[in-house]
Amino acid sequence: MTPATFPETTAPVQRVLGACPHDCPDTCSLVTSVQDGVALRVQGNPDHPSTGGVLCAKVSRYVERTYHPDRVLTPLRRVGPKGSGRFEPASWDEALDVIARRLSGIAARDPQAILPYSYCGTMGLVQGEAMAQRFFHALGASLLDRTICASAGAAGLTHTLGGKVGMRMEFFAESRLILIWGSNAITSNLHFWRLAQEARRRGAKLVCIDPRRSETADKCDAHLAILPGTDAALAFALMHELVVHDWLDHDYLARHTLGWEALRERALQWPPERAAAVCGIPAQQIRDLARDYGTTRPAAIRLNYGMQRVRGGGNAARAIACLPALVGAWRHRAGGLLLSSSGWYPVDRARLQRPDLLAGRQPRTLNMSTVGDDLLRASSPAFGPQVEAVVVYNSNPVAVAPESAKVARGFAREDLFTVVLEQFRTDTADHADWVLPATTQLEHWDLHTAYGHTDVLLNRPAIAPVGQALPNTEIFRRLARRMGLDDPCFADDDETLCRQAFGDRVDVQALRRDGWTPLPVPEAPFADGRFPTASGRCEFFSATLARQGLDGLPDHLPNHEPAGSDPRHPLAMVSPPARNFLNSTFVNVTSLRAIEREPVLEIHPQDAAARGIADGQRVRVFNDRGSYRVRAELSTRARPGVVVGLGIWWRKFGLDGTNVNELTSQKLTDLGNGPVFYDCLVQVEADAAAAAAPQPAVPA
Ligand SMILES: Nc1nc2c(c(=O)[nH]1)N[C@H]1C(S)=C(S)[C@@H](COP(=O)(O)OP(=O)(O)OC[C@H]3O[C@@H](n4cnc5c(=O)[nH]c(N)nc54)[C@H](O)[C@@H]3O)O[C@H]1N2
Ligand SMILES: Nc1nc2c(c(=O)[nH]1)N[C@H]1C(S)=C(S)[C@@H](COP(=O)(O)OP(=O)(O)OC[C@H]3O[C@@H](n4cnc5c(=O)[nH]c(N)nc54)[C@H](O)[C@@H]3O)O[C@H]1N2
Ligand code: SF4
Ligand SMILES: [Mo]
Repeated sequence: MTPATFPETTAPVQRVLGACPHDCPDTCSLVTSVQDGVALRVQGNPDHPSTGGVLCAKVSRYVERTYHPDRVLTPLRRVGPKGSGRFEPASWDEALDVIARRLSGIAARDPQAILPYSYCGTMGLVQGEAMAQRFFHALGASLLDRTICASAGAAGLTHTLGGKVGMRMEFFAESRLILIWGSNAITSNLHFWRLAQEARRRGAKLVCIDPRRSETADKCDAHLAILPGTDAALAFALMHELVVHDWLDHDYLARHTLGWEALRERALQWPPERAAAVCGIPAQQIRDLARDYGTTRPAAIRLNYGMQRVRGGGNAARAIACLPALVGAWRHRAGGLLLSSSGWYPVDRARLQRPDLLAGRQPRTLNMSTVGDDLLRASSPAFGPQVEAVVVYNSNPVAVAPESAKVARGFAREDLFTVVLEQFRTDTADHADWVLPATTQLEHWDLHTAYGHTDVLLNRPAIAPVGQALPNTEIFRRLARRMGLDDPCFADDDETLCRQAFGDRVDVQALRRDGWTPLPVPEAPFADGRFPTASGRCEFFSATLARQGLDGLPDHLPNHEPAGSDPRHPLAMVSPPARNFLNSTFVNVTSLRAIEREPVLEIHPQDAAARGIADGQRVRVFNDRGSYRVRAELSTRARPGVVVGLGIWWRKFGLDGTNVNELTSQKLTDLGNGPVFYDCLVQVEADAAAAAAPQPAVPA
């Protein structure tokens, strides 16, 4: 230590290694500086290669979020009507006693009437689905199908490549051509974007495929602004061109793929003109891209989840995942495709989550993407018991689930018992009977996988819990004890859970020392085929899908609500994330909200002019599901015919206490039963009420 000028006030600054918990492919390694038990700042770990010492703007504000004056610091009991957000503080003993009594009473009748609802508020293996799943499995509660983000693309990838596996992120830096497909990397995959820029400096060409001219599209060499949900048509037209120009790797096709003849036939039905009409772009753009893809080595595709939030999302992911095999791109470590790398991790989920505690019971499974309908359903033989209790953790369904008017109505049911484990009073917490204060990443242990890179990261607590907050694990441990669940697994502490996640399948010494350790993933995993499919080949044709009575080949499936199909709602709407929020997290962090200011709808000047809408004017966006008032931003980021409602704002920050999910539907994707947030038709009109009333000041 260097001697300090005022030793009596200057305690040493400690650096604690952690991991970013957020639902982001980058899973950065964090360094928290702590003095006197207080976190001073959170920075990127310079020694972790993919983090490279850099964090996004959001997590750079993690200290502001952790000590936010609105943190929930004690258990809260509801004292106003549901949704009013009126609560009073209560003790932990009182809260847990009441909750244990209510849940025990319901479980005694039928535990399936209890629904756990969770997603990726934290991606940690420990604070996510470890102790929580043990608890719900021991009760026999309903199971939750966690579909809200990625299930269509995951299914598409798994039916083609065999799992959520692909290129190693770091080798994108050596690619000569990168297709950034359904991804706004600058917003949602910053550390990949750094690699793409490095590739570009070395002469690579970057092509963005996105209906919106995103910040990422601005910085690419070419941008194909296709209509939402038309990606498979584009992929087939690319295949068409690869076939007719013979830009094919015949040897790779013969040795490492399954179903080439059939796929070739289908591709030949998609000349560029046909796809151009479906995608709403010039055929020449497709020809140019096909030439680049067919003649540049190595070529890589960064596919991301933005393209699979539509009816045909699973099939589109399948079609795109076929492309690298056609040109033999997998032969090179800088060629191939990456959607998710999460399938590489040998996580011992059975040990963490203990499905054996179900002891032969087979509870029903409810889909988290249709929670709006399911909370409003009565008991029936097909559905089972009405949902009587919901326990929410790591998620904010009232804001993020589709068709949110119904979700809010479901959560407002007076006869529903709702417990929400939260750091803040979100829209969902506002509907709770009990809010239980949860720790943040700076306050608990966890272990992390990633879906961008392939390292394992350990998160150590940097500070003591703020207020009376407890880790999710501890809340479920205490509830289990009160409810008489006595399996020894409920005594495992968080460090034990960290050890159980991988057993000895990762380098524990390195994890403890460095905070991270890489998995031994091959540099070019499919250079010699060996895909983790049943056949060991890249499956253009999937026998598994065919056995289910589905098409064994990928196909283009038009949207549930295709652009141009409904004269009353002529505009397609997509609602991808705002850069300074992470889903609905950080929406309440003052410095970040100041950047995003207020919810907006981007609309092309041509579409605005046709409706007499001026820049900055209040508009009403509506369809048969609902109506949402918001400020219009005239912008060529939106292409004609497509509007963009950047999300995901808390409903209570919206003009009428609603957000963009007021308009989205609970329809599902072709594969994986996923939601279709970007398959949504709307109409937009100038807001008559706004014209009469003075505009309120924009929040600073
Ligand atoms: N800053 C920030 N980062 C995030 C998030 C966040 O909220 N904020 N969310 C995190 C989460 S949970 C996820 S899943 C990922 C999401 O990140 P991505 O996987 O990149 O997905 P999205 O952001 O949903 O959409 C990416 C782009 O796809 C475009 N898109 C919409 N429809 C289509 C389509 O039909 N076809 C094609 N080709 N493109 C389409 C959108 O306009 C958008 O620009 O990001 C993570 N990272
Ligand atoms: N219209 C539209 N809707 C969308 C999307 C879209 O692009 N457009 N994106 C969809 C996607 S991709 C996703 S992934 C979902 C995301 O939906 P969610 O997974 O619900 O994500 P968040 O909105 O970030 O809410 C996570 C909550 O978890 C809390 N949390 C964080 N850590 C902890 C913890 O340790 N303990 C507890 N108890 N709570 C914690 C945070 O405070 C936060 O309120 O939204 C989906 N909804
Ligand atoms: S949100 Fe993503 S980019 Fe930001 S710190 Fe976390 S992992 Fe890194
Ligand atoms: Mo997501």
